Amino acid sequence: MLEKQAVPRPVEAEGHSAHPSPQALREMHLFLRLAREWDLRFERLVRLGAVSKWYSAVGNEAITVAAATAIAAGDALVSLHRDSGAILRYYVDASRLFPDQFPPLPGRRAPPTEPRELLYRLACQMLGKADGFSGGRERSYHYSFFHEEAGIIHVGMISHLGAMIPVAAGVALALKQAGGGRVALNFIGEGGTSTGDFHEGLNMAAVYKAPLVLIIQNNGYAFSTPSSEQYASRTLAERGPAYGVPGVRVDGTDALAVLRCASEAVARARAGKGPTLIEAVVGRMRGHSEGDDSFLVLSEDERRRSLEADPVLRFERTLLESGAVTHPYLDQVAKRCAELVLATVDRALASRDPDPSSLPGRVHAG
Ligand SMILES: Cc1ncc(C[n+]2csc(CCOP(=O)(O)OP(=O)(O)O)c2C)c(N)n1
Repeated sequence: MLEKQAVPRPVEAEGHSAHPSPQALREMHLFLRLAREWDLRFERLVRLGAVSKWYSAVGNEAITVAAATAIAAGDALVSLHRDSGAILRYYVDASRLFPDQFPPLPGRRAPPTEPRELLYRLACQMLGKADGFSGGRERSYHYSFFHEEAGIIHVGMISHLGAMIPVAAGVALALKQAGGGRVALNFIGEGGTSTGDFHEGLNMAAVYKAPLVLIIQNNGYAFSTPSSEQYASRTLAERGPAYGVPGVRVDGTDALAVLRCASEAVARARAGKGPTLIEAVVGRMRGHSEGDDSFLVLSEDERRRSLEADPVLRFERTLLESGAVTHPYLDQVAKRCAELVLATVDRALASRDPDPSSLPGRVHAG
């Protein structure tokens, strides 16, 4: 899979630049909106009883979408439970999704895959349907998807906690050995940083100068445990230098700031300088999972502040103020994204269930 030069070297292009053009900004906004609509739809399905569990990524979009904007087809994504924004950004080429609105960005290497079909398969995956990436063996983000031609190397989660970090370090090391300047992007919650795997994985990546960009999404609570009861260091970014890795702290509601940090970390990794640890700080706009009461652990004031700091609305305000977009434009994008998600998820809901007898590993009775 990761053979030498199997995928050409990702280029630094307009879509990945730390100083994006107005069109690159509009693309980033498209994915912020798409990610928001995606999660809102599945939150609703939980309430309707059509989905049993959902870890909403509402509030984390500026981190995941912006970080995935910094990588290109051919790089690897190692995701956890709150990274829908990164997956959507990584899988989907905006110019194929809405060609009337998004002409191809000069030099951007986006996956040459049919976006609607991929979104459909992703929705099937979320619902445990036969057309999901794991064929219905698992539902939700517990899956991997490799599409070499499209430059998609997506290693999905095996755990919510630190277990993915050594895996991501290994993927990064494999990319380094394969040559071609590719990088691995991995996310973790701040709760996952308190597990041994975090330390082992980051240390290994540092020693081997593996091209790993590790982003901690610090929302202040691990499930319902506040950070004050979980770690004693002032920040998590400061753990990086202890391993010989730069540690950067960034406002996780500011998509442009995250894009800048992530782009620098990607450039560093491509240049053979090894991993970077980024701590992106956000408020919590939802509980740990929909339907549990962990959101109520936050004080009323904290809940209000987190909701007011909505990263999607923040980015929209930035775009409006810069004159890059108008209100009708934002309304139109929101409508298109909502319609696309609704149609995609409805199609997935109506699709076939897996046939348990065809799944490998089934237990034969008698
Ligand atoms: C080994 C193990 N212990 C406990 C859990 C239950 N669990 C799932 S996520 C989580 C906390 C994760 O915290 P964080 O990384 O901050 O993510 P967030 O709560 O923000 O989603 C826990 C304790 C688990 N999945 N695996």
